[in-house]
Amino acid sequence: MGNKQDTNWNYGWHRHPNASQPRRVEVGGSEGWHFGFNYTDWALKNGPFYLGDTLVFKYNSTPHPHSVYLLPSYRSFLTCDLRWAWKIADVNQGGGEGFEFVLRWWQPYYFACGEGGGFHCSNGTMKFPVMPLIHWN
Ligand SMILES: [Cu+2]
Repeated sequence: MGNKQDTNWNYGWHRHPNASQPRRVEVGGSEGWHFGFNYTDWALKNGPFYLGDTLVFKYNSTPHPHSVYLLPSYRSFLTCDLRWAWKIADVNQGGGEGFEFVLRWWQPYYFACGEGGGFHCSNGTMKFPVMPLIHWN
């Protein structure tokens, strides 16, 4: 379905051969990606996440569409300000095996649903931060 990021990227360079294998984590677990679930709490309980890990967002576009955006800053994350947000998955990309996002860079990621003009993010708590760690061993 074209849900995945390009898979040609070799992200193995930062991993020691003996480091633990990357994880594939479904966001929200069996809850998936939906309105009203506390994803910040989920992320705290299910982290830490490491470079090379894959987050999988599963959601249906009916009855209520969802999406996945990256917010550019902690401030925009706090306020659910979508003006400078980057849409990484539209309302149709959460079906099937879900939308897969690889944590490639050592940077904070601020994920949010972009639907309802920020309402899903603010009132639906469909947002969470991730700061991937590096395997040093
Ligand atoms: Cu939503």
